[in-house]
Amino acid sequence: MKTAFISGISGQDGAYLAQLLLDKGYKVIGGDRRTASGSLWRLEKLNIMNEVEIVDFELAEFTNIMRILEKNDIQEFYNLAAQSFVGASFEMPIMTADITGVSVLRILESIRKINPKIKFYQASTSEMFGKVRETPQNELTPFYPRSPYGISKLFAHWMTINYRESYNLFACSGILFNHESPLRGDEFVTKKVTMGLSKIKLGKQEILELGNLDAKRDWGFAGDYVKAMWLMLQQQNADDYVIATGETHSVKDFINLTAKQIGINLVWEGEKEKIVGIDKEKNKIIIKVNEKFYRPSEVDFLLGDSIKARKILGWEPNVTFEELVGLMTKADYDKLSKE
Ligand code: NAP
Ligand code: F7E
Repeated sequence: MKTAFISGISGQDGAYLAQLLLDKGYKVIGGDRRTASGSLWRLEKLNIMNEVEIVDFELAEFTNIMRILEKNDIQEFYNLAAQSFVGASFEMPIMTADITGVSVLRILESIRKINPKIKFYQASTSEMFGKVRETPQNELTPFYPRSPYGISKLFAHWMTINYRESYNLFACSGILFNHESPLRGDEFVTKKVTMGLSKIKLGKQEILELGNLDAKRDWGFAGDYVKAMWLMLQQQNADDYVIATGETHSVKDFINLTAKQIGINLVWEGEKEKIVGIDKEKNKIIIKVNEKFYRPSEVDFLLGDSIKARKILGWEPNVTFEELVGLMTKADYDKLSKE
């Protein structure tokens, strides 16, 4: 039986990856920084709470990381923990640089010192492409991050490559484009939309305020993406892979599809920051732009090319964009209608 350690077990990807590894017969140890706070609701949702061993884990604390590696015979280490919200990284750039960036060096150094045989997965991101230099983006596309988050992840990405090349660690970096699910955090735009429109439909909220509706993202399903993480660590050689669907949609497209699936007849009036979304049946404004959700510098467009992963890992996404919106909308609407 292999043992895997997942940092960020309380997050969206942590929960889906734990479920996948348990299904494959792994012993799963999950790192959580607030073990007493009830932050593990996602594991409960997936009914795997009692199957995962939870240990205290804080990215800022080198000794904590060292101790976990000393105490446990770990074969695979998936580093999913991070300050992962791009918006917050502008408010907290130093904390983000330390947690999302420098901490990866703490982990790599611990692995090198304590057990260099451990296979390491780093959660890199399409945010490193930022102001894109070419379309679609693949493993050879130059990086141009646009936020303290993207820059911190780029540091971690290069450190992962550097430890692979300098010390021969089996260290992989998955450059994952946006992936969502019913377990997505409430601050991200997809969840804000499916939750917000569900509440509006049920008469529990009047209006949904959002930022830049023209941003385009390559959105996939988190359950599909964690399979790619595992596949990367099962290869003969460690390498880096882009994971994406190869389709891009605007925030407005996401809203339109959610409204359609939930039965709101939505029409748009105005442009840019003056644009409003109107419930045609009720003749009422239900969506507005609030500039407080704009970012100081935006990533306008992302579209991934995952041909390398498809060829070498045999990975492909199963859930379509329409199905993803459906999954998220149904989960939020059903939950809210019972409250
Ligand atoms: P998430 O839901 O925000 O989960 C982040 C996890 O990191 C949470 O478990 C969080 O714990 C933990 N964490 C934060 N600060 C920590 C600290 N100081 N010490 C220990 N743990 C800490 O993110 P996700 O969507 O699952 O994404 C997983 C990883 O992939 C992240 O590194 C993210 O940056 C990266 N990524 C995500 C996407 C995406 O579209 N989802 C795409 C590319 C890359 P708490 O619950 O205590 O806050
Ligand atoms: O924003 C726009 C916003 O916060 C998507 C993280 O998982 O994926 C995620 O980062 C777009 C942006 O995700 C609102 O300006 C409009 O253009 O859902 P998001 P993100 O910034 O793409 C990458 C790959 C990661 O690695 C990250 O960890 O939507 N947008 N209005 C809004 N965004 C938010 N959050 N809230 C709004 O009201």
